[in-house]
Amino acid sequence: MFDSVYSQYLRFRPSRVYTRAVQWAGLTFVALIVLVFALHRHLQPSVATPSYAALNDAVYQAHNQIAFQPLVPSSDKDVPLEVLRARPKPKAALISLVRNSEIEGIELSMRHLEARFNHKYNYPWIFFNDVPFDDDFKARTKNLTNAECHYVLIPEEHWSLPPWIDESRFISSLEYLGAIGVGKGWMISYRHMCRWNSGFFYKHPILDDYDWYWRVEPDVHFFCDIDYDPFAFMEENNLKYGFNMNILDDARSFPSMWRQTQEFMGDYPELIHPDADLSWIIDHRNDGEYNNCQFFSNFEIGSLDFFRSKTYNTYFDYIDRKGGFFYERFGDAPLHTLAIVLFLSKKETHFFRDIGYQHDINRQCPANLFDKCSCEPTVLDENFYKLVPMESPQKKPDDSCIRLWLGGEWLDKDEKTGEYLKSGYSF
Ligand SMILES: Nc1nc2c(ncn2[C@@H]2O[C@H](COP(=O)(O)OP(=O)(O)OP(=O)(O)O)[C@@H](O)[C@H]2O)c(=O)[nH]1
Ligand SMILES: [Mg+2]
Repeated sequence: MFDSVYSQYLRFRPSRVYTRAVQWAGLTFVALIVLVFALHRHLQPSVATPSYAALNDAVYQAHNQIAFQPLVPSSDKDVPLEVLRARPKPKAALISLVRNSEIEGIELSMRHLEARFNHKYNYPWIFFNDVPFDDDFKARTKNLTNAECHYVLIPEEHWSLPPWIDESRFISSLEYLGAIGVGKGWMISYRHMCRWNSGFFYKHPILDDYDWYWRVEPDVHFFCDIDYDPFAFMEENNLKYGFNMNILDDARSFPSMWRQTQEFMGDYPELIHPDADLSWIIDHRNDGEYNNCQFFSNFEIGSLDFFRSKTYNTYFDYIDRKGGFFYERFGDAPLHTLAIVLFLSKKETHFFRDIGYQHDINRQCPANLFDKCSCEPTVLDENFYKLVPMESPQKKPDDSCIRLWLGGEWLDKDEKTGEYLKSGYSF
């Protein structure tokens, strides 16, 4: 019997039509497998923002076609001082984390900000420190303002190693980042400073009665008269965060932050603002990676309610638990930036181009305010990658961070020279 079946099989001669049909069926099957595989990859839940991760040139251009138009504040210059002071004011404070040893630096910052702005508005100064302020510090700072001054000791639980941190891994990170030359990579207090600025400043009860803060560091300069109240301007225009430089920093200090943030987006998609615009922080030519652009957070005017929100704190706790403030050297600048991009509409963010400012080697000076400023106007791209050390291998975006944020005509270049059409001297 076997013989007969076998010999029948040997006698089988398929027709050409049959062979073709089998070939097509095979090809269709392979194509289906490839398609299913590709779709599976595309729909991976770990990529929480598929439309951004896969940004192609066309989508990217479309996102950046419309230039963002920052609001223009109206001037209080001619309003008499007594009228100005009688106005109801936002509940706001100037806040500064500072060491006793930085008294001269904070005196400089206070002199600048009082002269350019606060002598008219008298917003209180609140100084924070991880050790008690000494009498000399208190006397000298009080001497520079008519406003109230408060001196706050940071609670130990806001400035210490959390119990879930593996100390030996932390020490290895200090040694490693120090050895490869990441700025202050070896410094324990710097890690606490970044973590405090990320997740604790707004938790101190002294700020419970306030809605707004303006962060002021020692040794900064304010070059221009500020003829309006930025707090009132933010309140009236429903703004939540104001910045004044948007730059790159050494990305070797926060290599995991973006991956962790993507995981967060996957776990909490409902917390992402429906109008969140990630296009300007996504490197569309680098597989949807974060381009490391960040608001330079030593200058910030912000809504405390935003930082106190459940959304922000869910994000902060998520990141904090993974230990990147200690195992890497996460900065508050990229963390604030990612939070602002994810949880706010861009319309709630303001570029204070009119506030001439300098922090160390970074400076920005507006162009059209000659009668109000004592600085040389700077182009928009001035501070783009000044802080990125030569040895950092990070890719830099084709356009400067502030241009990416502004979008539209700010990205247009002359076809022949490759120069930007708008230098920013008119802005
Ligand atoms: N009280 C207190 N303040 C600190 C401590 N570390 C940092 N700060 C404050 O935070 C500010 C920013 O810290 P810096 O170390 O200067 O950080 P940076 O300005 O990003 O870095 P540099 O460019 O190296 O100056 C300092 O000027 C201090 O005012 C600290 O241990 N205690
Ligand atoms: Mg500094």
